[in-house]
Amino acid sequence: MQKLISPRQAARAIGVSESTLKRWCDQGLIRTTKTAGGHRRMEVEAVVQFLRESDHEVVEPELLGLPAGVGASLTLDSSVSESLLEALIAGEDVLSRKLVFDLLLSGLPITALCDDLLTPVFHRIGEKWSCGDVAIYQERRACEVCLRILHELRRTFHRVAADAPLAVGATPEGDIYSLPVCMAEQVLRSFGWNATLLGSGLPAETLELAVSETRPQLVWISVSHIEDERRFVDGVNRVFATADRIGSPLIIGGRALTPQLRKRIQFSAHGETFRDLERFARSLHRTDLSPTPPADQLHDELPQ
Ligand code: B12
Repeated sequence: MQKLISPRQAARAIGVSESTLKRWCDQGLIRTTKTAGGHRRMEVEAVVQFLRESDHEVVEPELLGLPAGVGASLTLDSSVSESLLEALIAGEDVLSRKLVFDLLLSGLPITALCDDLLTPVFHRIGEKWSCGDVAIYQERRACEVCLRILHELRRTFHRVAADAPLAVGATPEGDIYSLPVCMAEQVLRSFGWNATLLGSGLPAETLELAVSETRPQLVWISVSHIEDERRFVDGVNRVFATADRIGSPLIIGGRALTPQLRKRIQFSAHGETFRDLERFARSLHRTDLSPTPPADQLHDELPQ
């Protein structure tokens, strides 16, 4: 259950009067509940959603359980991308987190954060690693910083309704990548799915068991590295068969899924990006949250 706060706390966090805050509640701009005594209360996530949809900035983020110093209005562009790249390579948790939270509190959709910022930044970290400009420890540390931020987003930004559709996801055996599969979880949760990441490197047998026992409405698999192609193909086809038996679609994606390989495996959908995942998830579960626009409609220019 999300923490409930009072109009006074929310007003202080946003730097407005309590009466203004109460008016926003009564206008339905902030999802509000009433106590038995008739007092207004709201979930932190509801206030965060209001901030993302309005031009108001948070002035005391700690009152909302947000990291200190976040909340400045920020639009994603090449300089922000550059700053995050440098901060992650330097292992700067606080600055990396501030950039991500400021963008999200300024309304950037989670799908766009993952497709248009985090993915290109990690592609560049990979290029810098492959030409020796970045050491392995710096690459790994950058992954850990990003994973901590993604886990914090999971706690702060997504309210999953009690009756939300269930989605489970993983990477296959031998694939120890955790960033893309974790990003997919955040993307689905940002659209109201009860998305649960099972982890990285799951043998097909246990993923099959998870599907038959949890009976999800969606299964996602992210594939960045394949150790044994024959075992991988057999494994995915078995997971697909199990999911198909219970009417659960399987969406796959990831850098290791070449067109040749895709011809050998069964799946319900394949996506090149997290926008593809979002579009497929939306086709299964309608939501009143607006779809993430294409990158060129969101940002003037970003480094490719
Ligand atoms: C971080 C990293 C690692 C880390 C990962 C740590 C972690 N906690 O995740 C670790 C240490 C595991 C690692 C290991 C290796 N790595 Co590495 N790694 C990277 C790096 C820098 C970032 C990966 C990442 O998270 N990218 C961000 C994600 C979000 O991007 P993405 O995978 O492209 O995802 C997009 C799509 O594929 C799609 N998508 C992904 N998943 C899904 C799921 C669904 C459902 C959908 C719809 C879409 C979708 O949407 C995303 C957004 O557009 C990449 C560089 C790169 N270009 O990505 C190198 C890279 C992939 N690694 C590389 C290599 C060579 C290795 C090693 C073999 C090195 C070695 N010799 O040990 C090992 C392999 C180990 C193994 N058994 O898996 C090379 C691969 C080269 C090649 N030709 O294949 C790369 C490209 C670096 C380079 N430039 O050379 N690596």
